[in-house]
Amino acid sequence: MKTIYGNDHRRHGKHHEMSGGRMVPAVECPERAERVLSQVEEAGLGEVLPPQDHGLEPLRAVHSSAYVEFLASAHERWLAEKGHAEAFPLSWPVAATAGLRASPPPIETIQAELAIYAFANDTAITAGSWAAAKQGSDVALSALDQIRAGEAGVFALCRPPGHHAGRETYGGYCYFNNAAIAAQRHLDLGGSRVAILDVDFHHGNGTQEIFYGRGEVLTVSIHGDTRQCFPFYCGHADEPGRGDGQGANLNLPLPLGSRWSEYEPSLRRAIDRLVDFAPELLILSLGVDTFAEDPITDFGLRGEDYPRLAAMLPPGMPTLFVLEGGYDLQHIGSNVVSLLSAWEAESISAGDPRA
Ligand code: Q9C
Ligand code: ZN
Repeated sequence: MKTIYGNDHRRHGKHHEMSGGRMVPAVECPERAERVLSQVEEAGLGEVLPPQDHGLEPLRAVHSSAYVEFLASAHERWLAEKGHAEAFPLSWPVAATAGLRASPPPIETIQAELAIYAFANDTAITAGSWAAAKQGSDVALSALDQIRAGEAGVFALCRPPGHHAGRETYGGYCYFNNAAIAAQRHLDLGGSRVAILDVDFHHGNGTQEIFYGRGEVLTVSIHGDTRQCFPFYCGHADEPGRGDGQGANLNLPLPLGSRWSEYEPSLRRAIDRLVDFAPELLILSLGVDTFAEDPITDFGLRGEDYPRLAAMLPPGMPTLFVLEGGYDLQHIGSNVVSLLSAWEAESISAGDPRA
């Protein structure tokens, strides 16, 4: 299986996050992608190719132009205003403040503008966030190009992750929604049906939001119950999609502590839905923060469960694997690569001519 990888993610380097009321070193760090890359190489998964620049148009097909412009200049403006490295929002326009008036006066400071686009306070904008996020989306788009050229499965080694980013919101360590951008690109190039299966521990709120009213993209997410887990305010079982998208969103929340024995029936349901939908393309939002030893989550999957997950994916369906979360640096590489290798082995034994 080919992997797409670029070095610009390193520019979104060591920084901090707000976690449990403290500023701590960010768990979403360059070493994550480096560990995955070295495991890809060590396991001999296949060729590693650089991404191609796809410009801004595919980003603007998913995110608003105002949001894209904001991210492009936010750090420079923050530096000019504050003089230090990591931009965070301070206060949000909730009903008790901005809600008292019909329309607020125009925003004049980057400090205030950050809260227009941030949905969470865990995610810094650093000097390299834009470059990293832009290339992350190019990684997903370049992987899509490979699939459209006939590859059965391709791995987009994206960093930063993307599934929490909405049409005009960042947070949960995500800026551009790499999986959604690839899905939309496929449609814009003439595709008609895409399914996104999100197996990251966290609900893929951004992906859900982007396609919530759309019937041509099925979104399915298996995640820690958002009554207890980030991002909290959506991701519940009773969110079916709306309008044309009615029935095209499926949330499968699981209790904290879930292991493979609890996980497997939900995965079965997810895959049955995918197969019914019969997409031309499956995008797997591949987070391995479901791992028992992940430092920020509470599921109990073990190393051997990732090949099991891969073996359950529908054979013969072109599949784009997009890296999302996973914060245990010791095991992130082996968990991701054992899943990809198992998928490739299955797809060869199922006789897919392209594998
Ligand atoms: N200590 C992804 O896995 N961060 N994002 C809040 C928790 C929320 C995770 C701080 C976790 C976001 C892509
Ligand atoms: Zn996650």
